[in-house]
Amino acid sequence: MGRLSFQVAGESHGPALSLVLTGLPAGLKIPHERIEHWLTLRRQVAGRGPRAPRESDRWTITTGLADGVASGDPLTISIENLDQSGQSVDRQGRRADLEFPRPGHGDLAGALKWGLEDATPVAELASARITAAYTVLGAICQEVLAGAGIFSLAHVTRIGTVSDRRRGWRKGAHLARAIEKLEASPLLFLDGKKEALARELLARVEEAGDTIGGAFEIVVAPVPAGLGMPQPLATRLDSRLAATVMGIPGVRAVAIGEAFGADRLQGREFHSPLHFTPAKGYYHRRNTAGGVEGGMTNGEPIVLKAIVKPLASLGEPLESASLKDGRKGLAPAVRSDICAAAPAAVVARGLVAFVLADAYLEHLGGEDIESIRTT
Ligand code: EPS
Repeated sequence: MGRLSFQVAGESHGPALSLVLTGLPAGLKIPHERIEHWLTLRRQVAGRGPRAPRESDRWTITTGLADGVASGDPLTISIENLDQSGQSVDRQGRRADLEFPRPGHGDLAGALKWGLEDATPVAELASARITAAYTVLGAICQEVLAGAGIFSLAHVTRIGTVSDRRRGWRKGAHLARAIEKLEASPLLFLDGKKEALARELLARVEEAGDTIGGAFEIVVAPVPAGLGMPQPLATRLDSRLAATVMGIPGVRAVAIGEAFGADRLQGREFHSPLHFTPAKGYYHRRNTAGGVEGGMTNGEPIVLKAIVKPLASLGEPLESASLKDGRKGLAPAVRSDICAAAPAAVVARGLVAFVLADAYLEHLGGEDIESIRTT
């Protein structure tokens, strides 16, 4: 919106994904190992299908970087696909024909849009594979924030009926410790016992040829007050966060703060009184606003919550209708993930870092990292 912008391109089973990122300040260090760390997190969290752990996510930066430091030119990154067959496969490893769209997937909408009798080209574009590129973007943008002492975490709060421990995140207390704990957990849970239950549930769901929904939260702290604007609409920080996170495949609802459930509450229950002390500055006892009021950051941690739907590629598929002649048939059992909550949380953390790095750079101005740091 403001300073940073990016484009991604590439098919799920094409030669590679490409990311072009413009607007990075010259002089920003981009450590190779941080990009690797983020990609490994996304690939190895629980809930993934059989292909994901096999993908190497081998990446190369071809422009915009010299000796590990951004030059200020557009950064171009290519992430290779190991599977370059051009087509999804079913759970037995056979090429999947998409004459029968998977209900709930982009297959039908794309086939109607482009007049297709086989939805394969849509499946290649409406695929979670693209999120490997978003993850690299996030790793780089988090480096912009880290330079300003701003941290972020991704926490899975629910898989089906199993919910993880809730935290207040009012002042971003113990954020560094929580990040370490969450990154060591394959499901990004805080509570080990709950995580074991959730993993058992995932195994049962997979066994039944099904998928399952979940929820996650992204927390960012400490965040300077005043990022974003109340108007125009597209400059509001809440609009920017929600629109970006909503674009992750599988995400169907995004809330800032405690908005899920606020439809049942009255003002005195939902809002928290405002306090001030010279040491703490202004603060609410409970951060129900999630750090954003009037489209601007208020200085409290940003808390964004999202819900991912159960994925549409089922091992035991639903009934569908042919794109050729409308006859009845089963959708194909295309290989896919079981639950998108954990990988989507890693990706969302990255996209939130993009939105905040963008707003932060816009707020401070400056073309190179030194002038930004001394502002
Ligand atoms: C995906 C289905 C699976 C995932 C893939 C996204 O691919 P395949 O059908 O080839 O097994 O593994 O995700 C990745 C490879 C990745 O790196 O995220 C889908 O249906 O979107």
